[in-house]
Amino acid sequence: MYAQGLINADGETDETPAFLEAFQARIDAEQKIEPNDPMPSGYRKTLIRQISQHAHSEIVGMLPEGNWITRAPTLRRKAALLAKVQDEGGHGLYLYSAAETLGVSREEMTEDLLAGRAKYSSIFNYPTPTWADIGAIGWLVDGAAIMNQIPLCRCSYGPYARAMIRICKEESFHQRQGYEIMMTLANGSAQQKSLAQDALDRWWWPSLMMFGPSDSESQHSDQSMTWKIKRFTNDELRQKFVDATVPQADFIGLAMPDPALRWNAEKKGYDFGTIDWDEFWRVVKGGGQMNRDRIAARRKAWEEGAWVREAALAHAKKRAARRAAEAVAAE
Ligand code: BYC
Repeated sequence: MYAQGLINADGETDETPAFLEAFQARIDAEQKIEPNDPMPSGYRKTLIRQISQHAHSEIVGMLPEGNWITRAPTLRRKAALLAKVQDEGGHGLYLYSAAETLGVSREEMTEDLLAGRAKYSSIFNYPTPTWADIGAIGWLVDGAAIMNQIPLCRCSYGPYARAMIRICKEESFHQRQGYEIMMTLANGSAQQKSLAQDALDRWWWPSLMMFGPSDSESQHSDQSMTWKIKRFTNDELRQKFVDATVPQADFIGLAMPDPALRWNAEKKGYDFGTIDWDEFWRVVKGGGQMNRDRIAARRKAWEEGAWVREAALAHAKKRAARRAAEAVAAE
């Protein structure tokens, strides 16, 4: 039924109603879709968009924390931060590889990022002026990422789902290292506690924005849920994150910067204030404090790395030619 013959030379499928129905039946039966399987072009496009933006977020996400590697307060903190930032580079690589299985090249994805055609997470357009920001990023940003990414381990597209398993394990270590930094600061001097509170005040609302627009404004959620790319809506995940995180702030004696936050016994979750959606869209569209710097840093790395890519390609070509010559000689 899923013969390769259904995929045309241009990678498009014959999207007859019967084909779409059969594809949806596979999704509904929780079968994983693999790279060589026929798939609707919209499914492929959605995955390329989401996975590449996810990869860009990991790579751009190395920048705010990279800012503190040379200034971490102790050797232990420095080693942990260095490992965390390296993990993020690794996550970017698994995700770019997962996206490549859908027929897009690393060069195309990078060019889309640099030209502003592809997004990356809004959260990385905020600055990291103090050491406490490294704690807040680990605790809140990685905490939000885990909430969003655990369900992606069950995404219908096999390569993405499998990449997410390892990523989530590493994110869990990242979240703990951040929370431990915050706990140490919150239990320290009055000045240290106020650094931690200030970081929480600045990162809380942007962390809630990471989950994306509210369900009524989310243009892709319905289709992505039908295709089981997303398993929960943006608002559902945001609520789970608030419910998990408020007790963690209480435990270390920090106050959430939201006067409207209160326990709602009926819904068994917290009610919280209104997100500043104007700020969200401004940042997503490139108007954040750091957007320009982030893209400039990525452009510089891409341009300065050109000789490495060229050398690697030349080396691969030389090896292939040597192997071909050896095969001929052995005949
Ligand atoms: N920032 O219809 P919607 C990390 C865009 S990195 C920017 O709801 P969807 C880490 C959205 O792309 C974590 N843009 O979209 C790394 C869409 O625009 P396009 C990154 C956003 O895709 C280093 C439009 O708004 N995680 O953990 O159904 C250090 C409408 O939205 C944002 C992922 O990427 C945003 N916050 O849902 C520490 C997870 N939100 O594409 C930590 C994978 C929305 O039509 N991605 N937009 O131009 C997802 O789960 C989904 O793509 C989202 C959005 C929930 C983000």
